[in-house]
Amino acid sequence: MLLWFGSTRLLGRGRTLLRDPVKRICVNMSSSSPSGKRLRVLVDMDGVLADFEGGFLKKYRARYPEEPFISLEDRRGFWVSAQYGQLRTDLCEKAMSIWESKDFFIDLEPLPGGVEAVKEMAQMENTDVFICTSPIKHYKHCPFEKYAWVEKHFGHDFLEHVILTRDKTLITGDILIDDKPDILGVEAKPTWEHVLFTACHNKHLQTSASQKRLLSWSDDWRTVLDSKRQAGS
Ligand code: UMP
Ligand code: MG
Repeated sequence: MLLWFGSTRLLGRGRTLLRDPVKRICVNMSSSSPSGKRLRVLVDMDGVLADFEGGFLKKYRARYPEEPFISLEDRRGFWVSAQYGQLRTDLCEKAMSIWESKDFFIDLEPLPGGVEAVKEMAQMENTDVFICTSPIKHYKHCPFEKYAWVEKHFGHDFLEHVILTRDKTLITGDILIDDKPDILGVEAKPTWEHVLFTACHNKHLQTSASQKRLLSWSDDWRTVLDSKRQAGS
């Protein structure tokens, strides 16, 4: 179906913008399969696609070689700054200085298999994938570098699939793959089901029987998507 618009905005996969002299947008109307809905998967970045914990420890130890540190084995609790603050009050700020520095986020190594998995998901039929990530409030480098990281590892076009938000409960989706155990915000009942991605800080947590876990990207993420797809059809 061909629709005519005065606007030049281009939004999303499967939509083609033919530029001047005539601004035509061919809208892909097949947004759902004959059998059912499309599946929308939200994938977190830090601790799921990008190795935040490993990158932090490496740079912290390099900058503060004389200070005590917490090995990844001993990490407990989502907030790195809180655990360092418990170790010694002033270490909370020293920890924060690491991820507030230039090049911290862009230098993060990809976690094994994550980029490949998301690329594969994005190619799946009836599947929409978004990287959904919370930037820090010290905004000088982080938001820019998060976009740059996605461009570096997924290519420029994938920037269409980036959502920066401090409140993931506002985002609608079917699944959110995230390493944070408690994802709270203004929406009491988010639309997504949280799949907890195992990380050094959450691996000891007892999760409820109903909460799904992905142990890593070698775990069966395809089945997690498929069972959600079945549940929704
Ligand atoms: N973060 C902190 N303090 C910490 C640990 C992480 O501010 O002690 C930040 C870094 C990331 C964000 O920008 O939290 C994690 O984002 P998500 O992975 O939840 O999207
Ligand atoms: Mg995370």
